[in-house]
Amino acid sequence: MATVSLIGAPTDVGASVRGAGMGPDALRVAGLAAALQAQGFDVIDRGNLAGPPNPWQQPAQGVRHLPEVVAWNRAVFEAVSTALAMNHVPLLMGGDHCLAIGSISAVARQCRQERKNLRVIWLDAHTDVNTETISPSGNIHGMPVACLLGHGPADLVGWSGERAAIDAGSLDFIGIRSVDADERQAIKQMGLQVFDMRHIDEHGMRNTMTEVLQDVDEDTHIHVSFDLDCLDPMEAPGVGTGVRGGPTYREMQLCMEMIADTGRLGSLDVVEINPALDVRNRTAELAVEFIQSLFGASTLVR
Ligand code: B3U
Ligand code: MN
Ligand code: MN
Repeated sequence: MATVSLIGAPTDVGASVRGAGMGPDALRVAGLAAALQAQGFDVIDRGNLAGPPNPWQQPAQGVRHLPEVVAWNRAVFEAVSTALAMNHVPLLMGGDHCLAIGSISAVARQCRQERKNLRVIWLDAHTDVNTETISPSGNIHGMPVACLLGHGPADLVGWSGERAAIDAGSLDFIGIRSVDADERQAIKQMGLQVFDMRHIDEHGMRNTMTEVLQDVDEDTHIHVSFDLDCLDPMEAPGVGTGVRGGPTYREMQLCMEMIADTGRLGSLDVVEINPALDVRNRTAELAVEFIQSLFGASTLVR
């Protein structure tokens, strides 16, 4: 069985509201390590990374807190690289979604070295493909996809060793229902594949995931970037930017189980849990249930 490295990044420097910095401890309190151990995995909790406090400033040149976001992502990049080099499955506990820049850049670099095909599955209500020129807010948690595709602030681009850590064809969005006007243009220009909520309504989660996973083979490394606001806020109230109309609990379970069935999950981000807005740690507990499914727990007796 694989070893899972839990990496805490307790920050909300990229977010629009405070609180996601408490996410790592919320996941610990919800029993994440014990849940994975019960499934037979070795789990090492690496503790929390260190980084600068949130200065809570207005945007400068279209972005908020760029130096702080760079510092946190540098720490994440190093920690994820270290875990991958040991052949562990890194599980990044955010923190807000800006941290996916460091996490996925590290994964992309490792995949290139090992000649693996990286597939990124982005579970989110938002596409996070804003740049400093089009973002309505300047919050970098709305920009990680753009940065990973080689756009966005120069300080956050090129970390994997190539300008673009991933190409548009290796990224799939699931659960999307909030896209800014200029982001829509960017999605078209970059040729991104978006399985929005309408697609899931019309085709169902099963067909959607069959389509997403169709070309996964034994040389594929799947990275899941799981923003908890992907879920409907009725299920997951502990998020900073909840949007009505997300996948149900059952639909999300099926999504996780179908990814697990490929046997190709190699790394994971769990981000945007905001305990300050949560109800009795429900969102972190929910996240733990979904993570269990993603790592192969199933109620079915096969
Ligand atoms: N698209 C908006 C809102 C947003 C993106 N990601 C989150 N919220 N969590 C923005 O500010 O970029
Ligand atoms: Mn996000
Ligand atoms: Mn989101």
